Amino acid sequence: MQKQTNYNMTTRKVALITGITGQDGSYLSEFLLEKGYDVHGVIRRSSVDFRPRIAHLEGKPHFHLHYADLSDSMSVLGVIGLVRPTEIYNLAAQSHVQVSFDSPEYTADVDAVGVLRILEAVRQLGLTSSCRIYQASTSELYGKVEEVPQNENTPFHPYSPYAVAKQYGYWIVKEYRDAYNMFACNGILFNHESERRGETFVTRKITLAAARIKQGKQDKLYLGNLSSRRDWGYAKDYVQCMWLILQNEKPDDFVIATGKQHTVREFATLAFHNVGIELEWQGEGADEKGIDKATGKTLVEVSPDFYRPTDVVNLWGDPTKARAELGWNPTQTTFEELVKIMVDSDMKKVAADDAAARVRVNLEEYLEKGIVK
Ligand code: NAP
Ligand code: G4F
Repeated sequence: MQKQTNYNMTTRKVALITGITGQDGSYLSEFLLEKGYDVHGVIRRSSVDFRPRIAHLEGKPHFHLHYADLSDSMSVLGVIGLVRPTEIYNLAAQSHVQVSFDSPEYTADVDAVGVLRILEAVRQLGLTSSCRIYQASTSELYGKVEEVPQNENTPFHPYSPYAVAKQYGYWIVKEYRDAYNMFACNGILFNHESERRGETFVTRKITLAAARIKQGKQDKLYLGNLSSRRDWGYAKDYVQCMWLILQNEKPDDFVIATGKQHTVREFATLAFHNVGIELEWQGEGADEKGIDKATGKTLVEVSPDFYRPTDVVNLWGDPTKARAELGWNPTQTTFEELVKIMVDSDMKKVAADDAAARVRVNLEEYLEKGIVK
């Protein structure tokens, strides 16, 4: 996969995306290819050689993949030296907050020192004036929030190993910008979701469960803190903003958010509504339940297993600066549209999985009976 070609010999813009197999990496790849970029992505070796979010892009002429890992500085230096990108989008991270409590050291290595490895590679390769860098910072930096809504001047109070690691990433980007005059920027992105969101993040967990419950594949959904509030946007809209940040006249940091806030409970109510189930909430705290108004069946329960040692409960972003300086529209896709997009997609996915399972069962039966050989 990695061959010694000098990719950056043309006047085309050359983007290197770390985290290309993730939710944001896949949308950003599509966006940049559409804009005429050569897109290079960093992948990690996996025992399963299938990358569902970018499978449709593999084999396209301006789309290239390279093995590297943010925990391995030599590989980072190698891929940046090979590609000589004009823009780097550092999206790679151990991105799950709950998992960062289980793997704090790994999270720090990748989400904190990984950022340094990229900046330092760019500097050592002499690319500081030719390569712009986007760092995937996060609203988790506001953590145990000190004001609402949060903007670029709101003090940080990181409240998980993930957020503490990301805080290092945020500051080292600013440091390299000042110390070495690098065009390095932080996008402080609030939660953004999509039909490609990982299945253990709360929104996707809910939309998938609503679809499965509707189609009789699951009895109940267990969630943690239902009162937690997030500013949820659509990932496809947010990748545009990553690009706009790097096209700006000067390097700077931006809050990217919708400016609207909802609870996990509201997300679940709307997701179930979209599959035709109206939920009624009864009880409080760990005893709260979401009950199907039509049947009286309990469909959602709270499980303390999903409570976090410290939880961030009040994220609400103020995107005024991004709107004014980048011309970005924070409400291209509304909350209601986002939930519908995700539910519709999961309804189709569950039905398709079911159809595929039926084919498998039939095939097994036919093989057993000798009908097909
Ligand atoms: P995601 O779906 O979890 O994708 C994470 C990506 O990072 C995957 O491609 C993953 O590769 C890669 N990765 C993980 N560890 C790596 C390592 N050691 N070396 C190289 N690659 C590695 O995350 P996302 O939602 O697209 O988010 C993208 C970035 O934005 C992350 O940095 C996240 O922390 C940040 N962020 C996300 C949100 C949000 O709401 N989505 C908000 C603010 C900030 P594999 O596929 O091989 O695992
Ligand atoms: O969906 P979540 O796991 O996302 P979280 O923790 O906000 O992190 C995501 O957004 C960040 C931006 O703010 C990114 F930086 C980060 O990479 C990631 O993409 O949880 C959202 C909220 C939390 O308060 C959590 O406690 O939902 C609450 N929640 C309630 N029940 C649950 C569940 N979260 C999960 N994952 N699973 C539950 O069952």
